[in-house]
Amino acid sequence: MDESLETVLVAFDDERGVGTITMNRPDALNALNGQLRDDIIAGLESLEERNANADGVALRAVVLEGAGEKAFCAGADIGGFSSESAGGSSARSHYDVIRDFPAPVIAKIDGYCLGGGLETALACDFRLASEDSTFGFPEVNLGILPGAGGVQYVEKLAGPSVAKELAMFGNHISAERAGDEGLVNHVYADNEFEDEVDDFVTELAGQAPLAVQAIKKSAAMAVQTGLEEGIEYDRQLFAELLETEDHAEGAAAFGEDREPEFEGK
Ligand code: CO8
Repeated sequence: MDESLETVLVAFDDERGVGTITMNRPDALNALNGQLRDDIIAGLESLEERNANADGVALRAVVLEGAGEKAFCAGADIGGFSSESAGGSSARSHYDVIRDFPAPVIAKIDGYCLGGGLETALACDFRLASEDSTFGFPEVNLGILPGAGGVQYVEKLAGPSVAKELAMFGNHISAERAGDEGLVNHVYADNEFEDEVDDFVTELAGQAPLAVQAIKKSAAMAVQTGLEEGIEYDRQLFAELLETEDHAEGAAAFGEDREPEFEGK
């Protein structure tokens, strides 16, 4: 399935169960206007529909990337920024839809990742960056702060000093520093970037999908709640996973010394 929305390209690789959403406003460095926010949501929803008619889990992972040579996303569209269209017309933000999406979402970052673009990447489950990428919160230069929780999320990943440095100075940092600070999972050399991302996504998509979905929920719960409540939540998820065919398959494969084949059942 390859589909084209106004500002987003959607593709699905049946063999691996991997969807790709390409933010497609390269002339504006994929800046987020209302249409792009809505199209990211629509693209994710159309990928999720793959699961509705599947026997098990069809969609194992989603890659979110930016079109063109220069940017993942240069933040909110400054032209339409203060207008009501900047937020898109959907009831939920694309940040929330990514965070709540059942399959893991991987931000594939090759170039500028700024402002709302960095917040979009922070909403994803993983951030993989090429070595020439740059990161920053330029909002302070416009007299505002990252409006979608950017400071909060950077603070959780990299601590308050880094969060405040990024947001108060508005400067860009290199991919190497973003990696050192824990803001991105991996930084790859430019000539290895495509292959490395592909390997990462293929391996993730081959993991037991119901377990992966449960781990995503558990990690989200850890951000929102105390340890005791979080551990109780994990116990429930664990009990549910013990009943799955995937768990039986994983245990059988271990006993038979072979690779498991998980179907998400
Ligand atoms: N919005 C609209 N257009 C943009 C944006 C943007 N954010 N960024 C770049 N562009 C456009 C440029 O205007 C230019 O267009 P044109 O060719 O028609 O002149 C084109 O993209 C290429 O840009 P440059 O020529 O500037 O390319 P450079 O390589 O020289 O510079 C930079 C690239 C450094 C990325 C530079 O373009 C820049 O600083 N861009 C602005 C970055 C920025 O300030 N982003 C907005 C941050 S604010 C934000 O994201 C708020 C989020 C709050 C979310 C709240 C949700 C509720």
